[in-house]
Amino acid sequence: MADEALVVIDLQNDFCPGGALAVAGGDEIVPLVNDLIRRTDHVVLTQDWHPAGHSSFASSHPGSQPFTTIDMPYGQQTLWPDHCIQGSLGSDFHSGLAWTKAELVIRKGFRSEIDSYSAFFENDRTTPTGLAGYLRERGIDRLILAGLATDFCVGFSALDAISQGFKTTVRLDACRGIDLNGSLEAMLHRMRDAGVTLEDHLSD
Ligand code: VGL
Ligand code: ZN
Repeated sequence: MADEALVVIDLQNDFCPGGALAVAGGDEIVPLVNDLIRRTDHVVLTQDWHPAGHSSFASSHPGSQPFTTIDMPYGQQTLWPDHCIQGSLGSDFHSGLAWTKAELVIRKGFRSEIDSYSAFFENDRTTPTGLAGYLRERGIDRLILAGLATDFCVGFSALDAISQGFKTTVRLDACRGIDLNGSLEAMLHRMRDAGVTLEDHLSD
């Protein structure tokens, strides 16, 4: 439908098995996402895209370990292994992803001093990526989200999509989560409470 877009979140090598920040089963969703791409008129991709030495990397904070949190000027930030470094193989889309139909690629996390989980706003929750304006100008008001990771980039994108006035569905069967200290369950609750439609098409 013309007023609907599929937003595929961060389906990149580093988030798939063998990658620097591998999400369990991350590669399993590729066929489902490709099917969604085939069936949707408008496709947007996001690409996690960090400069080397990014402030979300544990390696940038001597003495810190990945998967712990630190306080940043904009709030709490989880520290990650180095991942999705601009132009690296790990930052490439999964080789099986049928990405050529995409009309737009939103790159995020490209500022050294701030991370960006959401496709709409960076982690200070105020710096826009431009995606909301792009979609509005295109007359798109309904979004389907799929990709990695359910409890971080997909989840925050869905919450922001709702706050920006888009009718938003997350295809949980075409997502996989990191699940750090209960983050998956917590994000599912937050999305449900915010009015995100959560769909699981396991039998499709
Ligand atoms: C993501 C952690 C760090 C994601 C990106 O795509 O969910 N998670 N960078
Ligand atoms: Zn990242």
